[in-house]
Amino acid sequence: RFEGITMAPPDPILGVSEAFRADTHEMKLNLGVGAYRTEELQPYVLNVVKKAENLMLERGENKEYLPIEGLAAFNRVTAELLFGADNPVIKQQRVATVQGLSGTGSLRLAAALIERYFPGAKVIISSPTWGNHKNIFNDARVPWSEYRYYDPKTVGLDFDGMISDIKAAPEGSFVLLHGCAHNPTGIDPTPEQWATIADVIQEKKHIPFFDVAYQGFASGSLDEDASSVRLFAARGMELLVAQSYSKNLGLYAERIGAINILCSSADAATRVKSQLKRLARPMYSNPPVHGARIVANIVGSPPLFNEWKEEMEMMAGRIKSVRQKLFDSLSGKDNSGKDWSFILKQIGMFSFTGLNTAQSDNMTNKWHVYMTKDGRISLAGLSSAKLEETIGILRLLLVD
Ligand code: PLP
Ligand code: TYF
Repeated sequence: RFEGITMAPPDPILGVSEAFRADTHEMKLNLGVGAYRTEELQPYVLNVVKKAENLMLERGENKEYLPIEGLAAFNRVTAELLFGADNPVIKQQRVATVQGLSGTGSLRLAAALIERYFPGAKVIISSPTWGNHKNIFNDARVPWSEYRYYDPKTVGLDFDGMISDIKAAPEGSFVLLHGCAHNPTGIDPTPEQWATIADVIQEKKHIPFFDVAYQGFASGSLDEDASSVRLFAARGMELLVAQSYSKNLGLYAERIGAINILCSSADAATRVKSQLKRLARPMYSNPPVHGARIVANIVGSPPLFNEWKEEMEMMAGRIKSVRQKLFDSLSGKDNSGKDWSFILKQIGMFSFTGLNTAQSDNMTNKWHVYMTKDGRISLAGLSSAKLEETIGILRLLLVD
């Protein structure tokens, strides 16, 4: 009976890590998956996470089941971190927050809610976007289509295309937006552009659906990276936000995140939350506790919170300095006249290099530099020491 099952294709991002692990070349470099690395290219566990874990061990916390909606202390602080603790939407209890299985699981839960309560409604997603978005909506049987986002000619935002595609979507569509540090392009709208996007979404009675996977990690500031979401919330709009602590707290494997649904009343938020719980129960019953406690302890304690912010600035700072070095080195030694300024305009963990599939394949097959086929590289996978040799290869490919 299982004989009839065909081979599934590898994941375009996580499959790169599998291929990397299988490569025995000593100079191999993994610029595929977006996971922070130290200057020595080692995975990094934040000191503040170790401190929180020690505290948890000292307290002798138990492993009882969490409620379906997750750890109450986590749900409270995660919504406060996102909207700001003083935001009226928090005080008015208009946010339904449910702990999710990191960003992915939170997006999936929201997709299930859309499928059930907004039958036929479409989600529009940016072209390009993080590869898993399409899988998530396909699996939830939510129809989706793309809006224009990236303009290869300017290596920037196709703002006019974006606006006209959002306008053209059927009224009441869900508009998936990357809260900050767009993956894979690293190109974000300016504050003025965000305001126009909000205008059009309001006009068309669409529902904004934010994916926030890099709060604090993009700019180094938690507030700045949440400003897009807060701008929409301040207009009194209803919206959804999926959050992830994979990157900003380095809790990748703990699977900790949340889905927040901002409703127009506290009463609606209570009802929405009850439905999210109803959807979660047959899928996974209740979420894991460890990551939720780490986040609740860190955000809930001023000294640990400050330490987190320092470590996050350090991580964001290292990535920014790699970005600057990449730019300096490519533009300094290059007399082809090519404009490399796009590298500095992009933010977050990635650089969208403009390499095509054949060139990206060449990077991997010939040079053992692993990256996704869309030309994205994770800057976190570069160290100053390895930068020069990688740049040499990049230049070979990019300049002609
Ligand atoms: N959304 C985007 C845009 C991402 O880049 C990621 C990866 O960090 C995620 C969601 C979710 O990842 P995770 O499920 O590890 O939180
Ligand atoms: O885009 C990335 O590399 C990160 C990590 O299924 C990631 O967002 C990649 C694939 C995936 C989950 C996380």
